[in-house]
Amino acid sequence: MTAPLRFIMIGGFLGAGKTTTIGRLAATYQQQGHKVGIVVNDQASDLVDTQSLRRQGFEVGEVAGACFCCNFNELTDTVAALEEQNHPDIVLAEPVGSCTDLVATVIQPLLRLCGEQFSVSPYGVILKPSHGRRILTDSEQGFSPKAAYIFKKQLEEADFVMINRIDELEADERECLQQLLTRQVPETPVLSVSAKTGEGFDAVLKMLDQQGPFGQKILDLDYDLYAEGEAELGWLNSSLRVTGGAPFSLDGLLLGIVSRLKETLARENAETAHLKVIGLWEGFYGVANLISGESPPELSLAAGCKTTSADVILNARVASSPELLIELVEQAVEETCRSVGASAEFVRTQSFRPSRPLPTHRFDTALSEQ
Ligand SMILES: Nc1nc2c(ncn2[C@@H]2O[C@H](COP(=O)(O)OP(=O)(O)O)[C@@H](O)[C@H]2O)c(=O)[nH]1
Ligand SMILES: [Mg+2]
Repeated sequence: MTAPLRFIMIGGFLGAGKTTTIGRLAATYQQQGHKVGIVVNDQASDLVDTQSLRRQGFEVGEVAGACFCCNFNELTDTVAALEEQNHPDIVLAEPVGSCTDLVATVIQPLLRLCGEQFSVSPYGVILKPSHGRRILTDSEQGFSPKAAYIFKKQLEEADFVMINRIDELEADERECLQQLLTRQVPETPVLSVSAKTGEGFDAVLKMLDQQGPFGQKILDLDYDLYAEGEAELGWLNSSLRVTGGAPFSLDGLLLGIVSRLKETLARENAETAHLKVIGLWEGFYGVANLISGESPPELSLAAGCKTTSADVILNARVASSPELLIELVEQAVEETCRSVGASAEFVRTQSFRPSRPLPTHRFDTALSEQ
């Protein structure tokens, strides 16, 4: 009999740092001699995360079109395809950032329906400090109560929580978040990490190595509120091709698009949950992000090249109508391209509000792993 495949899912709200964490964990496990596969997930195709992780050299499968919970069979099929191609002994999975109830709809089904095949690690959820502070102090500024409901439910079902971005936090800010979490989820271990620098990851690896009654916290969840919270977000995935008469900086283009969008979204009072854009040209790639209306746009991975053409993928999750989002994205892309002497041709754009989650399976009682 073959050894079970280790399944590690890392959750957390949009822009919390899931992809960065998964990239770091994957690199660490590979250095330890493991073979790693990654599965990313989105409601539509053209994912920045897939391209970014593939360019970092990882084997990435994608469940695109519905979240893991609503397309459970595609999750297991995608894992099976990775197994066939690359024989991983560890699979890291990133669910959609606006999803919750993943214990009842993903972990429990894996344990109950494919128990021999998988060993499921403790479920970790990442917290973005800027959102955490606002929601857990109930100020909820710029954050709707329904989105806050999803965020809190994500924390409630976690086996452990990671406060991310500690490279940016003062000691008293870490302490304050720790206290807010102790109040919100008193029984849950909290780790402090930086997915960017790797600080705190030894404790994450140790936590993930634990075996025991994990993935058992089944939520009491109001699916109406959850669906309404998700549907407040406008979702947009676009792929486009940019061509210039003279070489332009790829990083400048990506940052320019994100910066322009930040400005116009703020003008429309549309709260950004996460904006990300990747630019690809031959062996080069760069990624720019915006994780809230208050934070600065950031170049998370620099391409460091000049080019006359690039393929660009843009993913936006913003509290606005899909129609407005399309309009603002097209405008930001066109203006930025013009400013660097280039023009953009949109290949495909999908924009919508997420539809009501209809899980393939939902177990409302827990079955322990042993
Ligand atoms: N400063 C800092 N930035 C981070 C950290 N982790 C992630 N980020 C940045 O936060 C943004 C969103 O991260 P990402 O991993 O894409 O979040 P996801 O939406 O949860 O997958 C990116 O710009 C990352 O570079 C961290 O520990 N420190
Ligand atoms: Mg991600």
